[in-house]
Amino acid sequence: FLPSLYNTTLAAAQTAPLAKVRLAFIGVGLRGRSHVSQALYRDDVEITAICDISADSIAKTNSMIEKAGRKAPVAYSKGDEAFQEMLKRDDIDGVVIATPWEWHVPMAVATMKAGKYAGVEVSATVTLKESWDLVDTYEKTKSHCMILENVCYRRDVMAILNMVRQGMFGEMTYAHCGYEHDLRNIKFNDGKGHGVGAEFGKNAYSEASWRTQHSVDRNGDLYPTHGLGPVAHWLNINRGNQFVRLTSMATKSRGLHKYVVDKGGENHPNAKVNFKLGDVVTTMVECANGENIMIIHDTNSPRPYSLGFRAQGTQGIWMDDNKMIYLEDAKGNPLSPKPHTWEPFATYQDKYDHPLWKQHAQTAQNAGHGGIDFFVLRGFIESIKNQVAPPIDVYDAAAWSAISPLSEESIAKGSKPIDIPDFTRGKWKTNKPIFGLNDIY
Ligand code: A2G
Repeated sequence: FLPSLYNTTLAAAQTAPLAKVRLAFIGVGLRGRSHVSQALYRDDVEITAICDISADSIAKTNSMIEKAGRKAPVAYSKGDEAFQEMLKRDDIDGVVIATPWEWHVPMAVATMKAGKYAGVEVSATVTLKESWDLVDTYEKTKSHCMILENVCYRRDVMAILNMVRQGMFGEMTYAHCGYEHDLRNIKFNDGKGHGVGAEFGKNAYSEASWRTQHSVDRNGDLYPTHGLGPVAHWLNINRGNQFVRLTSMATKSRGLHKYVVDKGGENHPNAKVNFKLGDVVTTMVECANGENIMIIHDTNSPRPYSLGFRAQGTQGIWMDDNKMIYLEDAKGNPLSPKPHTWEPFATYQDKYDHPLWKQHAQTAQNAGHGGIDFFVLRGFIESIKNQVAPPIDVYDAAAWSAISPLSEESIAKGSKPIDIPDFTRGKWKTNKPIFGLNDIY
């Protein structure tokens, strides 16, 4: 079966691959620099320009590049719009964008308009209009835009994708996912590092300087794509299937206020802030082919990390939190050894390991988040190198990210069902899957 499902060449490549891929980076904070470090492993990648409003981030990036024995990039740092100057250069093939969320779309749109590949961090968009802006710009310019959703490349979710494609779950009916990560010591700090203090805003460190404000202003699933990316691939969203509508519900908001009081006392100025974001936000999505997806956003409470994946179909279920699976065969005979009893997923992980992981596990190991950071940047670089469409595209960026504003709207209207726009404008009915089709990217 493998030769028919997975290729070892890129069928779509029309031209000889570029000898060098010239990358630029907008945003070289913690996340941007982790991409830079991956890019520096590759001899076929040259970093020609970097852009950040922080002199410290520019200096740290330059020193990484120098230590790797590479040529210094041209740095742009004069003001919020410095990236526009950078994009005028003609020695850039692709731009990695790792900036605060509200800058993703202006920067990705400008990058596409400049005729370069845009690789944009998650979530790609904040508003519905921004999702349409991305799609419209791609359709006008034909410059590609990839959402850099690293979790699509997690080894277990790719093995599940492989199993779904081989029919091991029968017909898929349900998926569960989320972003369940205690972010309290990231949302607040003392301006010097993580874990100390109850400050956020201008004078705080890293993400607390911008990300926390979204928890003040918005009540919805603020970060849906880590969970939805893999699920969208299992369910062929935008390619044979589509999100149709959602409904969301939020709990009361308690965790962030409590954290401020615990860390800074009742008289801390941030103890007066009214955080709009509910501690746990639950969203249900209905899909065109009859599946349901449940998405949890849970970032304000003490809890161990999980993305809470679950894949379920007419022949069985896999669950991330217990690393277990239970399956029947197509005729309803048990495949798992004991009826009604979980069996460990590990043997299936080995047997159904995705060809991409089999091919690159050794190289991926040192990269961030258990190797997935290696794969996501590789996907971006290889698509530029071969001048083909990326494996995760602008329609994915638009649809997955749009869950945020739509969940806000549903919650604001008392959990009212909200229609999810079809960003493919009907093309989902004939589009074919593009992700995880080979062992290259
Ligand atoms: O926490 C994790 O590393 C997240 N990534 C990342 O997106 C970001 O939210 C970070 C907090 O700074 C994953 O969960 C894969």
